[in-house]
Amino acid sequence: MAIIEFPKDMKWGAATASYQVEGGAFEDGRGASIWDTFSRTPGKVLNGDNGDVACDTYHRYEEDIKLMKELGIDSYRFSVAWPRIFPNGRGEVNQPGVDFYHRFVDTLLENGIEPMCTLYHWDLPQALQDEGGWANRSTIDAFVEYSEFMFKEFQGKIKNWITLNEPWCVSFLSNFIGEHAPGNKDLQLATDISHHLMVAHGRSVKAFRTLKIDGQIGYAPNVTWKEPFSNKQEDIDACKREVGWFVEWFMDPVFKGSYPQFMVDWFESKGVKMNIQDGDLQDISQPIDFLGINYYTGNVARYKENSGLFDSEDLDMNYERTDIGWPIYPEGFYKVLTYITELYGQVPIYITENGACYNDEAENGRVKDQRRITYLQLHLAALKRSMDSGVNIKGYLTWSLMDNFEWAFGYSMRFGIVHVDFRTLVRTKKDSYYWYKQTLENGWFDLTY
Ligand code: GCO
Repeated sequence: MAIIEFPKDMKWGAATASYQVEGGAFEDGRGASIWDTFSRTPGKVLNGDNGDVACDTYHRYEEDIKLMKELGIDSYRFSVAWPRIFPNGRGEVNQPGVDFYHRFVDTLLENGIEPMCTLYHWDLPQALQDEGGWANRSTIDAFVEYSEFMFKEFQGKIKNWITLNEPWCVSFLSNFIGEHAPGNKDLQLATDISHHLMVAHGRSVKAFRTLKIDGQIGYAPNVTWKEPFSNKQEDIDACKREVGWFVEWFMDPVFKGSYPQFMVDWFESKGVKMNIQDGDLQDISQPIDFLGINYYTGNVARYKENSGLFDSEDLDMNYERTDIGWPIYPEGFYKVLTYITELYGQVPIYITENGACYNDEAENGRVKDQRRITYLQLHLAALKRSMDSGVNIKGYLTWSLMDNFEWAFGYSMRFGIVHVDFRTLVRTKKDSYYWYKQTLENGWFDLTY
């Protein structure tokens, strides 16, 4: 027996994002987003999949909320499609889009589920991209206008707000690596965007305070962990840069009001110039109420000259991998959480995403996804280790409630604890759904069972 037990006041939940589940892409006045454009660009998304229909949550949200209710979660994390609210990114409000989120949030509340709302989970209005998107500082103003509108419109109903989901993905993955919309490959551009995103975050928090909205606000960076292969200084330094790209780069400005010098130096050695305006760092470093953390994977890495952006290479340590190919590394979850706490103190943390891709199919109304259960057990055990070591964890929201549009992988990669048949849109609870439900009910699980 190895009982892993959580505090009674821990919040449990599940997460999704608008473009990945909603569908209804052209309904009720929704404007186009960069993901509509990207998914229609040949070669960008596997099998040419797109989010036109996705899980059809736009029409089936009552069924989805029933699933949540039966699951017993306290909290549901979803995102709002900016182009449903402002089809052109700013200016005129699209009332039918606003009405949809009222119906949705009201139904959550009627079922005793707390909404946790992400304002930006990647579906930037295409109209803003046409003006340069996040590279153009006017998008910062548009984001503040959109977030102010949302705060005022939903105050009293939504108490938990997340400004940005995974700014690393929005900047570097989307504009340097080029895997996500809009698909650029330019380090200077990506670095500028990373900064603009953080300014947008800070100004949105500032607006939240000025408007005196009742509730709490934070953001949700994704993190990883790289464990040095040896104790050689060059291995340690290489891993520090890799981790710093996710942690210090996106957290120092918020918690310390400055960029990490070791990273600035490194970027400058790659020819990148920091474009910071007066007042930006003050805006970014607004106090937040909680930090959202998304964690999936980590690895062992070591120094390798001229390898990648940071002179480092991952080692294939033969760890088991999930079906998307990511090494299973729960140790890294514990390490990165304790590292963040060492750097920034005991800031309240919600795990806003953690979960696994396994593509088990439904057979006779059942999905046997024992591997997902094991993944969740190992990561929850690592989480508990971190809590016992002083990390201030307030809640855990698994990714994802249901299989959905997995960005560049289309519908080929499944992260849900509920299976979705994308031809019939039938939902089937997986074994992991029942395991999670039982764990939430008990507040503990047996790691060896
Ligand atoms: C994310 C993403 C999710 C992904 C998940 C699995 O925030 O990266 O928010 O949208 O589906 O991470 O890759």
